[in-house]
Amino acid sequence: IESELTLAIVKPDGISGNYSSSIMHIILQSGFTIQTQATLHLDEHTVTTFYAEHSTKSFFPSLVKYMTSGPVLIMVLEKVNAIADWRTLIGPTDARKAKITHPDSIRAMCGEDLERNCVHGSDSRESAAREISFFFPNLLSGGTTLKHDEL
Ligand code: YYY
Ligand code: MG
Repeated sequence: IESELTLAIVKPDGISGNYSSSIMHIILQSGFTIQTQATLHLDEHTVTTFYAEHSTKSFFPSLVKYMTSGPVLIMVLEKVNAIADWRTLIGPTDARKAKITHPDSIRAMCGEDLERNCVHGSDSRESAAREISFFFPNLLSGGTTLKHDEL
């Protein structure tokens, strides 16, 4: 059984609410290792590219505003079944519902509603690969190709 990588983000409300260390504690207690981490204040272009699949949705402008409102903590997590297990740990997208149906989830702990849900998790192997190489281009094999004029 091979271990898997997934991308986790503590969103601006998680950082400003001081949830980073509790979340990292839960991550380690749950058997993940944190391969890499970075604290970044994302700009509009970065969030728009990262969430490109949602760019036509009505909530998109508000999502971009929220995700650029303060720094985020981006982590690559490693574990057997990391992608599905991290999604289970964070709980449903709507933090308001999570508080009722998944009270032990991370989104129930620190999220507020459907938009301000405190954390991100990749939803599939394809998303995980895309999202990890988006923020950490040198981490995955094949992501280290130098462009001609960088040689
Ligand atoms: O993967 P997950 O984060 O659980 O939800 P997505 O459906 O991929 O949506 C991404 C992001 O967009 C979500 O975390 C909050 C926000 N959002 C929103 O503000 N309003 C919605 N109706 C759906 C999603
Ligand atoms: Mg998603």
